[in-house]
Amino acid sequence: MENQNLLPEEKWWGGQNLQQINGFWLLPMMIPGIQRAVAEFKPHPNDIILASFPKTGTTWLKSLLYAIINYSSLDSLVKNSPHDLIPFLEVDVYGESSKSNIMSDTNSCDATRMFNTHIPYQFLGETFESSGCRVVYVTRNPKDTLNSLWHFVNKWKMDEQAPWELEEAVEQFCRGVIPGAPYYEHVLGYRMASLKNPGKVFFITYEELKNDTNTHVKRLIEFLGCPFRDDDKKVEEIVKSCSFEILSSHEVNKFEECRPWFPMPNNSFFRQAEVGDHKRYLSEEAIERIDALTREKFHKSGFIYGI
Ligand code: PAP
Repeated sequence: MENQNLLPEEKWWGGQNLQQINGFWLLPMMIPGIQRAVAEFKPHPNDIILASFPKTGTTWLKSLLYAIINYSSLDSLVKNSPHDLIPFLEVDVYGESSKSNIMSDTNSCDATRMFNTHIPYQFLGETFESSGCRVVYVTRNPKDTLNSLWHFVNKWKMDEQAPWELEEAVEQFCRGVIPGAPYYEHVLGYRMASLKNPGKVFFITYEELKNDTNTHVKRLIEFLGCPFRDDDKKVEEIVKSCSFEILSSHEVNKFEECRPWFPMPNNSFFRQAEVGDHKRYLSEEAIERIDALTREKFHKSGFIYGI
C-alpha cells in the first residue's frame, strides 16, 4: 500500500484529518495497522472474521459469536467486554500498541480463532478468499449508523473541542468523508461477496437481528457449523446473554475507563440500541438527503434496504 505521507487528505472534525486509500477515508492513526493487516494477515481456514462498518452492531455480534463458539464459557461475558474477547484485527493484532502474544496464543490450526475488523472487503477480499475462512458481516441502516457515530464521536470529544455538529456530520457522511467511509461501498463490498459465496460470507442487518433475534442466531449457528442449532434452550440463553439489556448491565460494560488504544470508555459502546433512533435527531431534510443517496447507491444496485 501507499506511503502514508503522500495520501490525499481531507479535514474531518476536532482538528483531525482523514487520509484516503483506494477510495476509503481512514483515520491516520489506524492506517499502519490496516496496512500491516492487509499485507500480513494469513487467516486459517477455521478462522471467523466479524467485519462491519463502525457503529452497525459490532459489539452485539462480537458477543453473539463469542457465545456461540464458546457456549461452555458463556459467563465470560459477565466479566469481560465483548471487545476484550474478540481481538480487533487492525488494532489489537496489527496496530502499534498490539498485544504481540495474540497470534502465538491462538496459533493452533485446530482452534477457532475470531477477529473483528472494519477494513473494507475491497482490501481484504483476496486474503479471505485464499484462506477459506468464514466472514460474518453486520450492517445497519445508514441513518441509524450515522446517528450512532455522531453520538459516539461527541462522547469522544475532549472538553476544549468543539462538538461534531450534526449538519456537518450529515454533509460528511453524504460526501463519504467520515472514518471508514464511504459507508455504501463498504456495505456493498461485503454484500457482493456474500451473494457470490454465501457459504463463506454471512450477511446480516442489525434490523433483522433485532426483529427476530432467535431465528437469525439459529442461522448464524448453522453457518458456523455448531451442533446446537435446534436446541432452543441454548439459543434462548445465548440471545439473552448478548441482549443489550443484559450486556449493558454488567459492571465491566459500565466502565468509564478508556481502552488503551482509543480514548473511549467501555460504556460508550452501549447507548440506545434502537431501530429508528435517528428520527429523534435528524431533520426531515437530512433524512431526505440520505434516503436519496441510499436509493442511488443501494436500491439501484438491487439492494432494497436502508430507508
Ligand atoms: P463499534 O463498531 O465502534 O464497535 P458498534 O458496537 O457497532 O460500535 O455500535 C454501537 C451500537 O450498537 C450502539 O448503537 P446506538 O448508538 O444506536 O445505541 C449500541 O447501543 C449498539 N449495541 C451495543 N450492544 C448491543 C446489543 N447487545 N444489542 C443491540 N445493540 C447493541
